[in-house]
Amino acid sequence: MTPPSEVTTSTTSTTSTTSNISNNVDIAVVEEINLSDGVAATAVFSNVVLRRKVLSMLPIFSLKRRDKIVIHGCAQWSGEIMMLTRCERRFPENINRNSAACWSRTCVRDLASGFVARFGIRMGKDHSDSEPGADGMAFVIHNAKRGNQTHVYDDKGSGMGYSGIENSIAIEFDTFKLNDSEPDANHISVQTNGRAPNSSNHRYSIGHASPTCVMNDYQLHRVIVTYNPFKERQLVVNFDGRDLIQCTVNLQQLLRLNNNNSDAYVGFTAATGYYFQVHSVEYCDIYRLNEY
Ligand SMILES: [Ca+2]
Repeated sequence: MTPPSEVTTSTTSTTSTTSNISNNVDIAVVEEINLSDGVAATAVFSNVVLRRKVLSMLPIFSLKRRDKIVIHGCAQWSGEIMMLTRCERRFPENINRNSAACWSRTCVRDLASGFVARFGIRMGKDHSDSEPGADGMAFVIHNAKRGNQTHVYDDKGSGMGYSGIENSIAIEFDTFKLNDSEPDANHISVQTNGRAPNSSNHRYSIGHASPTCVMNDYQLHRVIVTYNPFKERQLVVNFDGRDLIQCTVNLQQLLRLNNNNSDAYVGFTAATGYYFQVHSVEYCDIYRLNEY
């Protein structure tokens, strides 16, 4: 929660703004309020239209709120960076410790109404190495029975930490070609098996693409996932500024979500096996779809 002093400061600045601009949001003020949370902002704005506009611009999930994130397996914080796996071989001696997950502590409210997720990922070797990097990572939405305690120990890494999570949809960033069913060693794919356990097998892909750049070059790659249930092709994956995947998926029909089929856990998974690499999330903010 934001310290009381910061809330007081925000209240003062936004009250005058509310009376002056009515429905016209002052971006500078919104940035300031962004430091607090949605509850504080709700209290600040008495103007309903303005409040809805501002709340739609506040993140409903942020990697910056470490107290609201649960981590599993080999996931570790490195400053503000979520290190899912480090550049080390953990197989076969530690076969059960090569998988990582981080989740929102609670279900993100009203996710099925639409969202925009912006995150930065880094995959690859932090030193020169002739071996390939593996296996990849995923952005995952789920409402599995174990909730934020969900953690799948991986079968040699190829499941990227999400394979086996029921009631989920994953956007995988796969850097290792396991077999001929996978398109290549550098592809993005939307994977789901509905309410049954998900799988990294490519036959569960509902849309995929291969970026022209190498994903596991140990550079920061920027991803934007947009889910708009009111469009024909609702899910769009933008990678480094290019829309690479557009697919049809209705979260409310596909999954069983919480709270009138609207809320879900969100987070990231990764895994390594004999081959390994860094998988990290450097930032992640999820916003409601701005419908105003
Ligand atoms: Ca693979």
